[in-house]
Amino acid sequence: MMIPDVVVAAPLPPVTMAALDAAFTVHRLWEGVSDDVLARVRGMAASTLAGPVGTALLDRLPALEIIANFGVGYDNIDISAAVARRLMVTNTAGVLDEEVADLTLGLLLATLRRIPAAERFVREGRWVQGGFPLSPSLRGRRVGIVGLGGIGKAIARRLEGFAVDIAWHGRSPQPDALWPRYASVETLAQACDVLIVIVPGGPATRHLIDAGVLAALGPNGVLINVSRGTVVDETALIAALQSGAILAAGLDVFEHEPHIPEALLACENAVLLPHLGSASDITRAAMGQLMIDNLSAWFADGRALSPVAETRYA
Ligand code: NAP
Ligand code: 8YV
Repeated sequence: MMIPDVVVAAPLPPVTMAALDAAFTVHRLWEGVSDDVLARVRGMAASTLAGPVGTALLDRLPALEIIANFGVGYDNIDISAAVARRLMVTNTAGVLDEEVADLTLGLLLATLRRIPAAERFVREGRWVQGGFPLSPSLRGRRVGIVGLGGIGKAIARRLEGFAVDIAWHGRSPQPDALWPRYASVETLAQACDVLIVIVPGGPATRHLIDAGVLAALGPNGVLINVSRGTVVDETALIAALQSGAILAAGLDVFEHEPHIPEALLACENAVLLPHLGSASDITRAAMGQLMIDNLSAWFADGRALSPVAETRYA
């Protein structure tokens, strides 16, 4: 059997690159690939670590059949353009839920208990001059989850162990969900004093968290965003952090990664992480393996293991 040609959009972990090299004829886009070579490429390993996969790139790939994304969120891919070409698109749903949920709880506690600032306090030798100021607490809070999908549920399960009230918002009711659902983000924000955002990115959720939602969350409110930077109006968030319209924010994602506005960097009431949700060795390896398994299954018998909703063709 001919070994399929696969183009990789951006460098992936070494274990994943080695497995790709072992299974396919791999072309590294960042090293420059001629149009003659791209013309025979049947698969793409995409990721948010590279630029967007849009029509300009797809037009150079006339033989492309499948885009396997290294990540569950696929807002890096122009999904309408992919569907128009009847491409299969897969993601890494499921294998990162627990890892991202772990990070989210860490970020929540770091934000409320001011763990990064406290650590700096110790290293800078300031403890000898007196104790670190008392912090806000998770105790007695009601936590709202925006997006009760695979990761949202893993977050909710962890929050149960932290003995806090939980509520959520999503567009559709989920009869099996144990926690009360609010019909809008605004009403959820009004009813809670922590909002954890874990919806997909893209045009449908752009600035879902705006000045109005932040005002509803209120001056004791804490925003945690582990979804995509585009979901939060970053300008409105900075204004809310500066004015005290909300208490604090914990952010793993930003509108223009890796660039973060100076004004946000200056906010002492924000904890900022460099998109770490799934970034452990074990979970990134599992994501890479599922991405490769999707490519292999597709080339072997024309079926994918984890197709995204839009490309589950009848
Ligand atoms: P998922 O299982 O597809 O869940 C997404 C949830 O969001 C669904 O329950 C969906 O329910 C809800 N939703 C979609 N659009 C919504 C809207 N406009 N308003 C309210 N709820 C909405 O996805 P997942 O695996 O949990 O991942 C969610 C996202 O997290 C990914 O797409 C990615 O952007 C982000 N993520 C970030 C990291 C990181 O490193 N920080 C890692 C992994 C994932 P309804 O359709 O019923 O509304
Ligand atoms: C990764 C993510 O940072 O899965 C996602 O949607 O945001 C993260 O797991 C990303 O996919 C790496 O490409």
